[in-house]
Amino acid sequence: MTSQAKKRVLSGITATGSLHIGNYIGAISQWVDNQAEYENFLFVADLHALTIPEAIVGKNLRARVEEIFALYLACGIDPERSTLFVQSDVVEHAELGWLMTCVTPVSWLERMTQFKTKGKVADVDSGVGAGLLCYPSLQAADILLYDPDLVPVGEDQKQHVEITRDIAKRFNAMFGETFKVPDVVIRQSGGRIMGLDDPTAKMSKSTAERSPGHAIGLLDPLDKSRKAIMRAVTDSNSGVDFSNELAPGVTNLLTIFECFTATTREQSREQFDGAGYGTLKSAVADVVTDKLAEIQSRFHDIADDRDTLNKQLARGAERARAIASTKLAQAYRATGLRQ
Ligand code: AQP
Repeated sequence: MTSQAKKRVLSGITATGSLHIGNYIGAISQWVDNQAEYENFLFVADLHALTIPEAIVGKNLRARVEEIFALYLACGIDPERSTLFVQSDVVEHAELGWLMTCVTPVSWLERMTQFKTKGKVADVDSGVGAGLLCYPSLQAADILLYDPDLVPVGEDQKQHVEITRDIAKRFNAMFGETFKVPDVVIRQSGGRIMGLDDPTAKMSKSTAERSPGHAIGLLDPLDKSRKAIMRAVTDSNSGVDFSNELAPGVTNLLTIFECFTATTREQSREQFDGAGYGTLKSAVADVVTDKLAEIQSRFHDIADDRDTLNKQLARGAERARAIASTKLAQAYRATGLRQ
């Protein structure tokens, strides 16, 4: 199959904190698995991190962004096969983001679940920036600049890809056919890994910064990760009983196990039905810490080699800009801003 015949994929992760196994399962591992089949454009969303001031104030954001970039590589993204870049290194994102902000109705933005929840946490009345509201318009630009066929995300991001589709259709209706309308792809299992301390809440980077024991960070020490898994909330039963409804915390542990071992629920039923929770947790801790050890060893080699990392950052931005600048020019012409 030639690269032109491959479907194009666009996806990214916001630099709001350290990456966790939810990001790995819901996003990165899919990108790694799909890179032979698809033409991937993968980025670190640093401009989006500015929408949550508490995630950046007093932090060295660029260092965090480069850590995430190095983690993509350490998890197995091949920079020859995938175009890997940082959002703010490709200025076209901010420029198209403005055009998208101008075509997106405010009412669509106000309906977004993430704005309602994060806006509440940040307390909109206390003066949180408008970026929190306009985030989906910039995200639409991030996606539409590359004419992707598919956008693979975890379940929480589904609504954002849906609004991107609506924004693309609205732009096309207002200014003529300009953008491809991409499809969202959610992995069947593992699209929503829950917090270990609270299996009713999604595992998230920002909660992890406040609550130790909530998430397993990809760069967390292995003994700390094992302890967090051994302490994961289950229920008052002593073991796994598939004949009754499983507690959310037990289902979450099984899902993590299955995603890390590429096994099915049927296979884990055979392995764990009747087992004590300690046995299940220990098996999960083994597979997770084995994978973390592998990722961390590669990460340290990559992060230590600054020259190569800087070249990869520059090369990724150059490859992304080659596509993004053409699309932006087309959008400018469509709006009449350029001849
Ligand atoms: N718990 C999760 N389970 C499965 N997939 C997840 N993703 C995030 N959390 C889980 C997926 O990871 C990708 C990157 O997400 P993002 O950083 O752009 O935004 P997010 O979904 O808001 O991520 P977090 O970790 O929850 O960060 P904060 O706390 O900053 O909001 C997406 O594909 C996402 O679905």
